[in-house]
Amino acid sequence: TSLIIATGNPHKTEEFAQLLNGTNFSVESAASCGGMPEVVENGATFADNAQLKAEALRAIAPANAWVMADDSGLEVDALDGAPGIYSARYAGPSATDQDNLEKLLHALGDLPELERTARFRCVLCLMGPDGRAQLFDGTCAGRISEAPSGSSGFGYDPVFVPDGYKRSFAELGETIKGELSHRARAVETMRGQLSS
Ligand code: ITT
Repeated sequence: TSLIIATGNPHKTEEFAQLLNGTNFSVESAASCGGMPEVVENGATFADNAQLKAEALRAIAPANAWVMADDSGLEVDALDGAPGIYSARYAGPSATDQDNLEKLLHALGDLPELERTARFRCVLCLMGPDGRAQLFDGTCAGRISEAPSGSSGFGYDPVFVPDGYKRSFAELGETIKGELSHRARAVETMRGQLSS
């Protein structure tokens, strides 16, 4: 079954291709439909925004295709859960990953390690040809390091150290990230529920 990923972020599409390798789904990018349409992500939750993105691509995808959207972000305890659903535009509407990460490090200042706890959250919205939406979520707990390190992945990966490790996702690389990330766990949940 072809599964089109409703995202404008090529890193997400790559991660899904890795995570769904060996399943019945063959991952395609939104480019196969002419590109991901602009979506105003004005939902109140990750789930709402994931659904908005899935619907937008569903509207232009081939009638028999499955589509899946991912809305994700980073919740930092010392910042009362920010940047949360605003993670992609934390430092402003046209912020780069680098801008966002610098703003985050600045906001945390010299807080000690124990107070730098955070989690990545991912909500997937899977939509079949009938337009019915199914939601799956996954989280990954960790902490925010004091300085960026590593070059793998995207977004906040250079400053996120998953629980049980001493290095950032960007240093640990795609294999380890693919075993424990919020996205990996959401995909696990989806696979479990689809096969039951
Ligand atoms: P689409 O909406 O087109 O899918 P996006 O990158 O804007 O692409 P989101 O709106 O879901 O996606 O924003 C998620 C942001 O959260 C993303 O820009 C990253 O900064 C961060 N994020 C999510 N998952 C991440 C991961 O696995 N590693 C690092 N940062 C991540």
